[in-house]
Order: sequence, then C-alpha cells, then structure tokens
Amino acid sequence: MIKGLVLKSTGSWYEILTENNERINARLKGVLRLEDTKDTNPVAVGDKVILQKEDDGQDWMIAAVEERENYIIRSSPKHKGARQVIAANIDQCLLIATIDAPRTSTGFIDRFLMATEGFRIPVIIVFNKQDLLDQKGLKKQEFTANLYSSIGYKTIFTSATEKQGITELEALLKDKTTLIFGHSGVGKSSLMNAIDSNLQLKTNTLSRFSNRGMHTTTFAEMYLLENGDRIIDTPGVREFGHYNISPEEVSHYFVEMRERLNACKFNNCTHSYEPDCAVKAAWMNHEISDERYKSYLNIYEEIKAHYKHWEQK
Ligand SMILES: Nc1nc2c(ncn2[C@@H]2O[C@H](COP(=O)(O)OP(=O)(O)OP(=O)(O)O)[C@@H](O)[C@H]2O)c(=O)[nH]1
Ligand SMILES: [Mg+2]
Ligand SMILES: [Zn+2]
Repeated sequence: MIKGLVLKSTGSWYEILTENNERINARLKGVLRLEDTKDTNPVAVGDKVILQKEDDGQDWMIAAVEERENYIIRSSPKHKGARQVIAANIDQCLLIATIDAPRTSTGFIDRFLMATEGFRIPVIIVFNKQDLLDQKGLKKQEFTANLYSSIGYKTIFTSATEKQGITELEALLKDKTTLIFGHSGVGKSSLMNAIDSNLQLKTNTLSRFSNRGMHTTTFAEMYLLENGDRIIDTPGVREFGHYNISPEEVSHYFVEMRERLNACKFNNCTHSYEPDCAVKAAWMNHEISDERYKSYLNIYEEIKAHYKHWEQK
C-alpha cells in the first residue's frame, strides 16, 4: 500500500501522484463507491489517499481517503442534500471575478465566500479582464473591490491577456496549494497560463467571451508548477448554493456579521426584524455595507424558502 495525492477526478477514474512521485491512474474501490454519502463525488482533487493493487496485481485502486483538513463544497438546489466537493486540503482560493464579459455579481461572490468561511480558508478576489473596462467599468470595479477589501479580503487587479498584475499574483501563490474558482469565461485557465507558460491549458478560443453555456475546462485538476507551487484549475460554475446550511446559520459565514453576533439580544437573531440587533445597528451606522446586508437577507430568504419546500414534501 502506498499513499498518493489526487490530481484529477473524472468521476470514473482518478489521476494520482504517488509518494514515489509517479503519476498513475486509479479507480475507486467498490466499498468507497457504495458508501452512504450525500456527496456526489466521494474523492476530490487534493484528497490524500491510500492506494492498493487490484486483484490482478496490475492496476491501482483507491482503498481509503485520509481525513480532510478542509474542503470547498457546493450543493445542488435540485437534489436535497446532494453536495459536490470541488477540492480538498487547500491553503487558499483565488476567486476570479470580472465586471464585464461575463459579469460576476456580488451575490455570487458572497455565496462563494460562505463556502470558504466555514473553514476560514483565505480568499483573494482577483478582478481579471481589467483591459476591457472603460471609466465607468473601472469605477464599478473599484467600488466592488472596496466592498471586500474593507472586510478583510485581499483584492488584486489583473489582465491575463495584457499580463497585468501577474507578478503580484504569482508571488501570492508561493509555497501554497491554491484553488482557482469563478464563472466560466472569467479567465481562470488564461491566468494560469500567464503565470506558467509551460502549462498550456486549453482556453476559450473566442476572442471575447460570448456563449454563456461554454465550459472550456471540464474537470478540476491540480497542476504542479516548476517552482513547486500547486494550483487547481476548475470548470466555471454558474451558481453556487448552500442548502446544507440552516437559515439561522447564514450570518456565521459573513465575516463582518460573525464578529457581531454575540451582541444581538436574541441568540437566534435573524438580523431582519428583531429588536436590539447588533448586525442591523452596524448596517445603519454604515459599518456593514448595503450590498452585503442585502445579500445576506437574500441568501437567508432563499435558504429559508428551500427548507420550507422540503419540509412540506
Ligand atoms: N480581454 C481579456 N480577455 C481575457 C482575459 N483573460 C482571459 N480572457 C479571454 O477570456 C476567454 C475565456 O478565458 P478562459 O481562460 O478559457 O476562461 P476560464 O475561466 O478558464 O473558463 P472555463 O474553463 O470555461 O471555466 C478567452 O478567450 C481568453 O482569451 C483578460 O484579462 N482580458
Ligand atoms: Mg478554464
Ligand atoms: Zn441580529
């Protein structure tokens, strides 16, 4: 038996880097496949696994998955409780956001941040495709970046095509395992290519992102850069849901709310109609932005409606 690190998962087989530095393909042992789990994928990129030879003595299979330090999970609005583990054991995330082509909404950013806040995984918000912005777009970019830098998230500005901000981005990856995430077409693979030209990842060949349904990257995959840094490229997602979080818990995943929760009069405060609410008071004092407070209420209502819907079934 040897240990390995999952570099890629296609659902039916896994690409693994073994402790002997060999790249092998392995399948999942039957019992793991059948295990009672809500996850659509029991093994994800970044997982540390134990490998064993199949009965034929030839092929490898994954016999066990080591406990995860952390993971990014996304749940499906269609199937109650079905969850997809995007990656495990990561040091930080780059959330690639674009103001235009395609537009990344603050609601999408907030939902992604909820996925990382549970484990306190650091997130850097990267505003890519700067080169496409006019004065108005640049203003909007600055405003949006401010919403997040003011609550402690690092923000940087890049252009993969014009090679702007790439050195800064590269420095942030040093000695880390970084997950790169965002809508399809924001330039995730392009940024990785700009950082390391040896990668030559497939990118959308259209000069300007137009087709919303297009996904150029189809599976999450970890790449080992020459300098030892690791980056996980992921396929773009359209939506990000959290249906495993109860409505009352939502504010625990908003950093600027989390630190104020103890000051609310009621410990199950939903920060909407209750008296003596520290979150609402902070919002009224402009210490919490309109955008984030509104976003909180939207997500709270969405999750509440979802819970009701399933309770009635
Ligand atoms: N103008 C401009 N175009 C960019 C920039 N970064 C990427 N693009 C273009 O945007 C398109 C999409 O880039 P990709 O790197 O394939 O996007 P992706 O995020 O990997 O998309 P998926 O793999 O589908 O999730 C390509 O045509 C890139 O050339 C940028 O900074 N500026
Ligand atoms: Mg891609
Ligand atoms: Zn409150």
